[in-house]
Amino acid sequence: KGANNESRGALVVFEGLDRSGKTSQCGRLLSYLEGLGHSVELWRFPDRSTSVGQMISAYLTNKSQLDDHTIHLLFSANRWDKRSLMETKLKAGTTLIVDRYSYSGVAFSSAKGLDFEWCKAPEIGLIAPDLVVYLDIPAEKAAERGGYGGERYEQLEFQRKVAQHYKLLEDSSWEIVDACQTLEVVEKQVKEIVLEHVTTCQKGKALSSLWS
Ligand code: FDM
Repeated sequence: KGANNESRGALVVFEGLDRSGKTSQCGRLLSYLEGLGHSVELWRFPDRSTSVGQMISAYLTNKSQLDDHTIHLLFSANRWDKRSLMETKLKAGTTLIVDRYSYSGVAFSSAKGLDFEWCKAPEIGLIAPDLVVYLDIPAEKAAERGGYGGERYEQLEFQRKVAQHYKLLEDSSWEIVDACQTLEVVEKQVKEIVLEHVTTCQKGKALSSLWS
């Protein structure tokens, strides 16, 4: 738990291509921080449990068709639905580990050909992560890891484009981790990076908004 009333939790986002190891690393990090006595929760976007989330899930599993702009705005709405809870949790001292966020939103939609700035616009005003851990892996390598599932977007050529668009989003909050390394090596590097940022937030770093 937080050391004093002012200490807040950190917003730690994981990004990367499908099969880059985000979900495994988020799980390991959660146990690690819990073990150290931190208040911490694991979140993911899309959050398929909400009503907007169910529309997104139907789209991803090819049960429904939507215009590219429409689905983009739904992904964004899915994050807006959680914004105030996110702020409450962070201010109460809980660190949030988030599997995908606005960077996925922009990278995937702009990879389809939508205008990059148009894609960023609905994300303006969401809480900016204190840290983005980008798990870096070539699309070819990711595809070799047991192959992709059957969801929309899980195709090599498209993932290549997504990687190019992710690169355009890199800013000072990003830490790039080589995700071709073993799970254990990645885990060790992630722990070190994250712990440093959690400490900075406890010392009173202010929350900020996307994109600034
Ligand atoms: N995705 C995810 C988007 O296209 N936009 C978004 O805003 C988010 C959060 O949804 F292919 C894509 C990325 C991925 C798919 O993600 C589902 P998970 O992590 O496989 O559930």
